[in-house]
Amino acid sequence: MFNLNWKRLGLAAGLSLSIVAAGCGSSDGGSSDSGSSNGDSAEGGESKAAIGEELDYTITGIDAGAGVVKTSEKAVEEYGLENWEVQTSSGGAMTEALGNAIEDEEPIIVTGWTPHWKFAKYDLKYLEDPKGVFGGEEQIKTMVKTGLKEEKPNLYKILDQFKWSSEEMGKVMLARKDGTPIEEAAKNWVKENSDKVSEWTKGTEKVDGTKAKLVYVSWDSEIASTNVIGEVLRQQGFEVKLTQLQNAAMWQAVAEGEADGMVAAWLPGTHGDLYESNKDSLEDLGANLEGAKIGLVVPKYMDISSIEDLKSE
Ligand code: PBE
Repeated sequence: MFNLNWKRLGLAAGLSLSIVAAGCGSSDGGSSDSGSSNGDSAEGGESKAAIGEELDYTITGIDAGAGVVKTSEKAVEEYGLENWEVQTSSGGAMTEALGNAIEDEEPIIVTGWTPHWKFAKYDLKYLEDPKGVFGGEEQIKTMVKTGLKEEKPNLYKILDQFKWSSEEMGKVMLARKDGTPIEEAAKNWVKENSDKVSEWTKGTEKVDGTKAKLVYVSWDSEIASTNVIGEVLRQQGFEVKLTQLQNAAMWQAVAEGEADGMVAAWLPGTHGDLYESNKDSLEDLGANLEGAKIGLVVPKYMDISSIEDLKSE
């Protein structure tokens, strides 16, 4: 029976998959379930191993430089998930794999984060992390090169005043996911949120072609934020250049003053190592978004609830 895939099991049961893996989802003590027959307990253990086998012990990751990938590798180690690997690719490849798995109602585990449109499109859940490897709430912060305040005070002030919510960022991400080119999605958002935008530009003057160079990584959340602030700067008269880099290179570009700044610093956990090694050469302008989060994410139809459930024994 456990050679069948999840979808067929689900169909055969005619109910949610919770029935199939009832012995393993809620606790590690599957064998001590009161009232369950020996058969049920044995099945629970087997189906748990089956998740690993069916996924080829693979967690679908994103780019190797992402904090969530490094943290997932740490989780594999700390939870003793022998055989499991975090496969690196890109944010785009991850969401494609996620979409395909969900279409077929197959299991998948991805390195996930909030804010992200995937939670609006699909029924997903974070796997519990009792060891706290992924940390708690994160902030997304703005970092600029040292001396920017004197060099380009208007740019500095706008970047300093840039703050929005997960919901606001989510709208831009969703529009892009639904096919609107990001430049257009950013323009639309800026147009529809002029009150918010005027808080960011408050107390600044328009400029005439001053260069503003921002760096970012090609993650959906950062594509959204960087393009929105880029559009605002454009409308204030800046000649804006947005450059896509790998994570460590993004931090370095700001620290070395090659870029004016970035709005993509996930702290304290996700980019904690990069912050530590660059913090003396850049200026931290504080949070531009509160309540971010990273972790391992699965479709809700999967009957596991914790990272502990990935252990084979
Ligand atoms: N992310 C999105 C990044 C930060 C922003 C969670 C994929 C990371 O893991 O580094």
